[in-house]
Parts: sequence; C-alpha cells; structure tokens
Amino acid sequence: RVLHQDLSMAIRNGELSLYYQPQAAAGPTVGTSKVIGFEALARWIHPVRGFVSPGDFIPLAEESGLIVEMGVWILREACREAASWPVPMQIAVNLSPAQFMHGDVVSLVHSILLETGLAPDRLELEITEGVLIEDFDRGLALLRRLKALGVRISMDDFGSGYSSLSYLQAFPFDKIKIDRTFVMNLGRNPQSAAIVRAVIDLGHGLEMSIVAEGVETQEQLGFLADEGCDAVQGYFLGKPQPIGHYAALVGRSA
Ligand code: G
Ligand code: G
Ligand code: MN
Ligand code: NA
Repeated sequence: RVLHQDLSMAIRNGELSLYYQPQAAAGPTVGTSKVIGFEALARWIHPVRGFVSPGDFIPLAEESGLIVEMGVWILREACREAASWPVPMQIAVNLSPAQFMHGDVVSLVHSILLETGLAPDRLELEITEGVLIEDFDRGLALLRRLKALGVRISMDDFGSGYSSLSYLQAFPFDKIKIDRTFVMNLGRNPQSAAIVRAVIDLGHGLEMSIVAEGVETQEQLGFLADEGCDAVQGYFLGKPQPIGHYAALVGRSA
C-alpha cells in the first residue's frame, strides 16, 4: 500500500533512473566482443527503503496502471540518452504487457522518436511471449505497426515461458534473446548446450538474430561465439550501471 503511493510519487521526485547493460557482438573473448548497444533497465531508489528491484515494482506498476506513465518516462529517457550515442549504437527498452496491450504504444513510440530525434532503427523493443498470448490478433497488428515505424522487435526471455514455435513463425521478430537459465547451465548439462545450439540454428533459419542473456563466464562466451550466436549480454561483459560508467563506450567523457 505504502509502496504504491510512493511509486506514484517516484517519477515526479526523480527517484527512478535507468541503468544500462552492454550488448556486444559475440567474439571468443571480451576483448573481441565489440559493444553494439545497451539494454535500459529501470531502477528505483526509494528514499527510505533504498533500492527496490524492478522485479518488485514493475508488477506493482502494472496492477495499478502506473506503468503507463512510468513507461512513457522510461522510453523517453532511454531514447533521449541513446540519441547522443555514436551511430549506429542501439538502445533496447523492455515493454511490459500492460504497456503493450493497453496503452497506445505505437503513437507513443512514434512521438518519442520524433521528440528525441533518435533514428527508429536504433531502437529495439523487448517483449515477452506472455504479452502476445493474451490477444494474438491485436499483438500481431501492433507488432506490424511498430515495425512499420522502423523499430526492431526482440522476443525477450525466449524459452522461459510457454514459448511456442508458432509464435516465432507468426510474429515478425528481428531478434531472439535466449533466456539466461539456458546460458547459466551451459557446461553443467549437455541438454542446455543442445537447446542453445538449436535456438541459434532455428533463429538463423527464420532470419532472426540471436542474443544470449546472462553470460557470466569465459567458457559460456567461447561456446556461444563458436556456435555462431550473434550477440551476448551478461555480467561477464558488463553489469547494468548508470551510463556514466560506460562513458567511453558511448563517446562521452566521464
Ligand atoms: O534489471 P533486472 O534484472 O533487475 O530486471 C528485473 C525484471 O524487470 C526483468 O524482467 C526486466 O525485464 C524488468 N524490467 C527492468 N527494467 C524494465 C523497464 O524499464 N520496463 C519494464 N517493463 N520492465 C523492466
Ligand atoms: O527480463 P530481462 O531479460 O529484461 O531482465 C534482465 C535481467 O537480467 C536484469 O534484471 C539484469 O539485471 C539481469 N542480468 C543481466 N545480466 C545478468 C547476468 O549475467 N547474470 C544474472 N544472474 N542476471 C543478469
Ligand atoms: Mn530484457
Ligand atoms: Na530477458
């Protein structure tokens, strides 16, 4: 309850911020994995409770409808930030189900691109399959309209939910993000390696690019690069941090 009231104040009070985690083209080592963009991840620093995880406040914002207002702030902030980066560095922004299905997400994206001057092909929207299960027809129509703006669409957390292959066929994703549970288990069980390999082949067969999430070790990076995974993201390459931490990568002095 308390948290809910606080959340509605959080944006106004400047308690929300965005952290950025690098995404890199997969090379055999960190040094050969060139950063090609960042994922924006929301953070809430509550004046009393301190750090509140998005895993806790995003669901709360969804239930209360605050996600719409919050989502506008997040998208605007992320696009404004990315517009100052060297071309063609990209920004990936997560869209939650309520934002996607209940707001006017197409107009919102369009107006924020105009307002910030960010080229559409530098914006990637991450959605989970859960978003699309609710209403297939509406989901498909929205994805097509977003693609018509020139933005890219990623299927986030692939393999973690109901992940039906028919979704990959039906929806025009540009990218598949392999869920970090599979990456975590690489080297621990042969099934995960088989699944990761298969998803890479499957995605490429559908002309989608593949990003592996949750890369934490050299062994995982080496395996993914060997298998032809396009991009990697995870603590081994860089944790989510305020953009100042990555100033050199985005062409800015610290
Ligand atoms: O950054 P972290 O791993 O703590 O994120 C936890 C969860 O919150 C993830 O599922 C992530 O996708 C989600 N999340 C983080 N930032 C945002 C955001 O800006 N918008 C939405 N909708 N979800 C976010
Ligand atoms: O659901 P989504 O994939 O958008 O959420 C990304 C989440 O994964 C964020 O909470 C981020 O902090 C977390 N994350 C990013 N890299 C790693 C990693 O290497 N290991 C682990 N355990 N979590 C990670
Ligand atoms: Mn994501
Ligand atoms: Na994810």
